[in-house]
Amino acid sequence: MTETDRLELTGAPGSPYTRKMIALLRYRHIPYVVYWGTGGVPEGYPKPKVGLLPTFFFPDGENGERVAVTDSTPIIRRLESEHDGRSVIPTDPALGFINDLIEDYADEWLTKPMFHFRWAHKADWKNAGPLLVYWGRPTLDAKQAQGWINEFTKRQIDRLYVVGSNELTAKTIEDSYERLVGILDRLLQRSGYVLGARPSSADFALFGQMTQLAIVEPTSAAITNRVSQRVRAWLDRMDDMSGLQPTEDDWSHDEAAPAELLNEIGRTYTPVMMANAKAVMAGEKGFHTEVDGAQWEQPTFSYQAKCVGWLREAYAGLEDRDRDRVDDMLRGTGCEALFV
Ligand SMILES: N[C@@H](CCC(=O)N[C@@H](CS)C(=O)NCC(=O)O)C(=O)O
Repeated sequence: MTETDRLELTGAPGSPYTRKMIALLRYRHIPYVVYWGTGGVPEGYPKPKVGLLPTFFFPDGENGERVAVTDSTPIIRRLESEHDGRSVIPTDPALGFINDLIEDYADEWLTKPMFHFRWAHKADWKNAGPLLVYWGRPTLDAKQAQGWINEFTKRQIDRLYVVGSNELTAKTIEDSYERLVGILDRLLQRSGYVLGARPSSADFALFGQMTQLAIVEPTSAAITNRVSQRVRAWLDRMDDMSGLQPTEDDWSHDEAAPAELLNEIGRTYTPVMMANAKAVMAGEKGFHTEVDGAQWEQPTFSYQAKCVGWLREAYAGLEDRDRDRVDDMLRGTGCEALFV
């Protein structure tokens, strides 16, 4: 096998979406090379339209030129069609839809606790600043590194408001993370993964965010360990699931199993995603809503309005029989409000 037979990507150890994808590639037995940090990308490689981590370089341009592609969720679906076996998308369309919803919650809500815990408390940003710099540039001398650390830390703290982390929302965000750890504890105990005895893309999305929340950030790592050492241990296994031999029967047959997690998604993600989508449609710069009885405010985020659109398309695309089963699973969780 030559380097060019491997899927190439750039990312960072501190990027949840990079960790989501590398763990997924390992589980799926897809050979890859990762260039740590955009500084590690070979000369002449293309840049994506929006500079996000991870960026994949697919060899499918004219004359086999590399094309820079971002956004983990559609990349996962593309890899499903290009590589057989060890699928991360449940075969049952109703369960597949529930997987899409949980994956989007992990990608779009859990990024709020992730970014909040990393930059809101001094013990956490003091820890994260140097790690982020040395992850990309391991040979910097300490004095040079300090300049980068100060600059990067300030820039990220100044961007906390972008994900909706502020004085009004801090408690809501932190409580939601603590509840999630407890919910995952009970869910994983059933059969090892979120939707059965084999990992789905939703597991990898949760894993990606939690490689940071549960391991890197001291405050949220302490919460995780206090609430569930099972969840903390699960993350170490998820990083390399190459040895699992999944079977079709390993997908969940218990439609009630994810109910508690769906309730959580209905409580936080759903009102914020809906209020954001509405504000984006109205061309507004920010929005207010209520989450779990508390005030929520943040700037609008047009990508997240698109996420709602994609989920609604997936819902509309279900056969009636499967949509009825999805409706049964969502009823009373709060998530159903997204699809009326
Ligand atoms: N929807 C994208 C999100 C990727 C993303 O937001 N990546 C973050 C790092 S984890 C990023 O590159 N942010 C830009 C920045 O930090 O400047 C995906 O699923 O891959």
